[in-house]
Amino acid sequence: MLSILRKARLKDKELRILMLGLDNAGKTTIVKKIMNEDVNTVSPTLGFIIKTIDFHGYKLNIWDVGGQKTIRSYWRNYFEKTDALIWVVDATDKLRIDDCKAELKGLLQEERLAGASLLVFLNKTDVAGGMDEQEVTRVLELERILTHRWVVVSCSAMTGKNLETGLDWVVQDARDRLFLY
Ligand code: G3D
Repeated sequence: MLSILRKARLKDKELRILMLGLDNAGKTTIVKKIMNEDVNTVSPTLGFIIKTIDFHGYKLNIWDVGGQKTIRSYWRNYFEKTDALIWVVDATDKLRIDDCKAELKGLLQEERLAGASLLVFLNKTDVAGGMDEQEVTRVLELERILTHRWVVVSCSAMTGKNLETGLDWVVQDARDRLFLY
């Protein structure tokens, strides 16, 4: 049933995308940059922000939900009907990478996210000395993920690097699924 609904929405060219990650990873800045808004005035997201983006003929409804530890338990309120999960990782935050890994692992076990594809945005790669795609793939043990289609894209919300590449993958992956179901 869910897959039929999903297919219907895909035909309408509408995708629901959930953007999550630890606080300070750069989620809101990514959304702002995609929307061509000023990225220098970002304040921490306490609730959630929904932005609709027209992207290559698709309507992307991006849900940016706050990532502070105290509000992570509310993430589950947003899982329903998610087509893609964008997991944002701060490439410079090696200290919290274990926390990041544990939160992602928990999400991937959520039944309601079972049909969602996973884009890992490795953000802040404009800063020297951060983790690269290979390192983050290894540390987050992404290759062990067999339940979701996934990809890692290193990006920068500040410069805009690879943000389109990531969204392209999300849209392409959703299109591929039209033929799968
Ligand atoms: P969040 O929504 O995940 O909590 P924010 O994160 O978008 O609020 O960003 C947190 C901080 O990281 C912000 O700095 C923001 O400017 C910075 N940031 C986000 N993306 C990038 C990036 O790609 N490169 C760099 N260098 N910084 C980035 P402040 O100083 O406002 O806390």
